[in-house]
Amino acid sequence: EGVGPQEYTAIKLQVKEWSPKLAELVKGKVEEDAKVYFVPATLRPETMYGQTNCFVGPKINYGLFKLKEKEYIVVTKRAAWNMAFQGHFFDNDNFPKTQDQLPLVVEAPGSDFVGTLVNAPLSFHSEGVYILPMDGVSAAKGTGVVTSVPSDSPDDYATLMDLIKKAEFYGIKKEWAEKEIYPVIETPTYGNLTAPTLVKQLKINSPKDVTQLAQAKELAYMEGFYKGTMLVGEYKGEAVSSVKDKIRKALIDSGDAFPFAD
Ligand code: A2H
Repeated sequence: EGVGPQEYTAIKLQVKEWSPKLAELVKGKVEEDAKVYFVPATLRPETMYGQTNCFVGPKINYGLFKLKEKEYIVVTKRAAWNMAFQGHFFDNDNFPKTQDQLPLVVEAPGSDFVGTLVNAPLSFHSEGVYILPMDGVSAAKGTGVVTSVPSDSPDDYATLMDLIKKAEFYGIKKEWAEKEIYPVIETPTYGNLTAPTLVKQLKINSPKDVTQLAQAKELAYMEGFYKGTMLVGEYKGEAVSSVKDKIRKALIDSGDAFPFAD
């Protein structure tokens, strides 16, 4: 972090059903048969089996950008601009000269997208997962969209527990956040639910416990990568460190992801 560009995997979560607000905003602007994707950036593609929801910053502005014919993405303008430079977006004839030339179709704060149902690739929740709010999302990093894996990410787990506890305050339906958390990776020190175990051990009570969360994040990351074993999927039983890149490549080859640098 901080040294050179971060090499992320950008995952494509296809919209199945818009929140009421977005349904209104996209009407007449996006073809009925077009595909729209939320595009979170992740450093842990091997954990995608455990996706239970996807986070946006409620106060961050997002754009719905036309990627190609009948295909749109939801990311920050900053990320769309980066993607344009990385050739994911436009044919070179139409390359935008400024951010204002990006093919922006709809712009709205994250809070308007909350409650949208999306399809998360590899997730056990094949019925779909919901877009939920997370105050800790940074607009200045990645795509501004964060897919949530509470089994292996302490930030995601702490945020999700807070959303469930205070669903009314956050203006969400509790059941949007109450998806079952399945084990994805076995570790010698923290068992098969690394993030919940660490959150409990370090007595993290809310997403505001940033110091302990930073520590938990570091411990979870090191343990998962160097000592973790896959419990699910094609590479079940194999070491995370040796299959991470293979899972990433499979997601890219199937069209469910693309490389993204920031
Ligand atoms: B990771 P780095 Cl299972 N704001 O993906 C806040 N967090 C963001 C973000 C943003 N704009 N963009 C990406 N992220 C998160 C999975 C995961 C992640 C697991 C465990 C740890 C973990 C599922 N969430 O990250 O600061 C994304 O969450 C801990 C390092 O750019 C992304 O990977 O190094 C990670 O932070 C990128 O963090």
